[in-house]
Formats: sequence, structure tokens, C-alpha cells
Amino acid sequence: MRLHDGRVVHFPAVMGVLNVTPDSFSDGGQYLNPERAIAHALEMQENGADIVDLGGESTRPSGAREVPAEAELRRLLPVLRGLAGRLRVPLSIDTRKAEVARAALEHGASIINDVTALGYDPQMARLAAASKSAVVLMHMRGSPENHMRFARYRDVVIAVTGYLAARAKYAIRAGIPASRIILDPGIGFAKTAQHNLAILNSLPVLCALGYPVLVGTSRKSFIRRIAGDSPREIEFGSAAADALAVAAGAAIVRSHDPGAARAAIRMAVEMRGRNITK
Ligand code: HH2
Repeated sequence: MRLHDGRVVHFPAVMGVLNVTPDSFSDGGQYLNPERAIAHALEMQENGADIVDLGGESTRPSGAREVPAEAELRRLLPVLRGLAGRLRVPLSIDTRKAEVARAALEHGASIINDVTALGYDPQMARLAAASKSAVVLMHMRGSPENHMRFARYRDVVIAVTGYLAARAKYAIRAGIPASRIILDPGIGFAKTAQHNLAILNSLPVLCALGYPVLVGTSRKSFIRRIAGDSPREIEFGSAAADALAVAAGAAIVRSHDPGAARAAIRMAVEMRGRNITK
């Protein structure tokens, strides 16, 4: 995918996660210190991240609290400033607020990762269109504060695919070219373990919409439940899910351990052929 600053992300790609939050479910509090956050972003770049995804608000299932834009920016700005000129790989900003996304774009971000698929902030679609940034449109029901209340579907694959097709249409109508849209089924967002597995089993259905698909299974609770709860089991379980997602057609995997994800998707590419994604 060619980004507006001319950089190209080759698929399958690894998106490394950097949460500058006190309460993220797996790395909350670890990178609140800007120096540590910057060092971790650079370390992920060295370890195989093709994109760094920076977030200042947690969306964890049990009771994430909405953070005002000013507080989100207070967490993010020192990191954005510190990364300027040092991060070679594209930066993605994980936010639902246009004000936060705008500041990140001004500091060099080129992808907006919006877990509300441009649905939370009416200004977000306009900003994405005007800035020519790429956008990740993710499926969720409800909001980051309450999404697990809505984890009921007749057919989760049809519901997620239909929703994302509609959000892509909305984005295109707002002026965002199809070539800059990435779709994400939102693993763990308003979804039980069974829903997550059903989606991962049917990824080709979502891929058939024709957009690159991003999958974020890293360290989520269904991985812990299936693979085991020790750090190694969580890391291996997440990497296995990354490999299988890429083998099924995913273009990007979002991971807290980019080195493990990189090795896992290399195996998927070699075992399934190089042309498994567009
Ligand atoms: N998952 C999380 C956050 N942002 N964005 C996309 N596009 N896809 C995901 O699956 C996704 C996401 C949740 O993980 P994490 O960032 O580790 O936790 P928290 O939201 O608690 O900060």
C-alpha cells in the first residue's frame, strides 16, 4: 500500500503496538514514560515492525474509560516529538478523535487507526480525506466502554463483513480513496472467543471484499484461554494466530511482539506461497 508520504507498506506486514496508557490490558503503564515509549517504538522497528501503532486511550473490554482529547494528547505528544526523524517505518495513530489524529498527522503519522470506523467523531472522515492518510476501519458494537454487552449475533461473519463493507462505502463517499482503506474485524471487540474463532476461520470472506485486512489477536483473552496464560504461551499463541491469519489472506497483523509475529508470518508466506495477499 502506497501512503501519502510516498512510503510503501509491503504485505503481509506487522503492525507493532505501542500503548502510552496507564490501563491497556497487556502493556498498561509500561510506556507512560515518553523515553521508554520512544525506545520501545525504535526497538519494535528493529525487531520487524513494518508499522508502529501508537495509542493514548485504552479500549480494553472491562471498563475502559473515555479519555478527553487533551489528556490523550498530553500522553502522545512527547512520544510523537521524540519519534520524529527517528522512526523510519510508518506511524499509525490509534484514536477515535479527530483532534488527536490531526496532531499525530502533523507529527508524521500516515495511518489513522479508528476502532469506531469513523463513527465516533463526525470530523474524522473529513480529516482522513483531506490529509490523504490511510485509514483502518474496525468493527465493533457499542463503544470501547461497553462493547462486550453487544456480543450477540445471528451470524457474526455476515454481520462483520456487512458492516465493514458499509463503512468502506461511507469512507469512499467522504472522499477517502479505496486504495487507502484497510478493514479490521475487531477481534475481541463485542465478540466472545467463539465469535473470534468464527471470524478467523472465515477470513477469506472478509478478504473477498477486496481491501487489505488487518487482524489483531495479540495477547487477547481468547488466546490466553486457548494457548495458556504464561507469557510464553501467550506469545506463541498470538504468533500462531498471526501465521494462520496471514495464510488465510490477512495483509497486516497487529502485535505486541513484532519479532515473533515477523517470524510467524515468514513461515506462513513460505509455506503457502508468496502471493497470499495483495
Ligand atoms: N485492538 C486493540 C486496540 N486497537 N486497533 C485495531 N485496528 N485492531 C485491534 O484489534 C485493536 C486496535 C486492543 O489491544 P491493545 O491496544 O493492546 O489494548 P488497549 O486497547 O487496552 O490499549
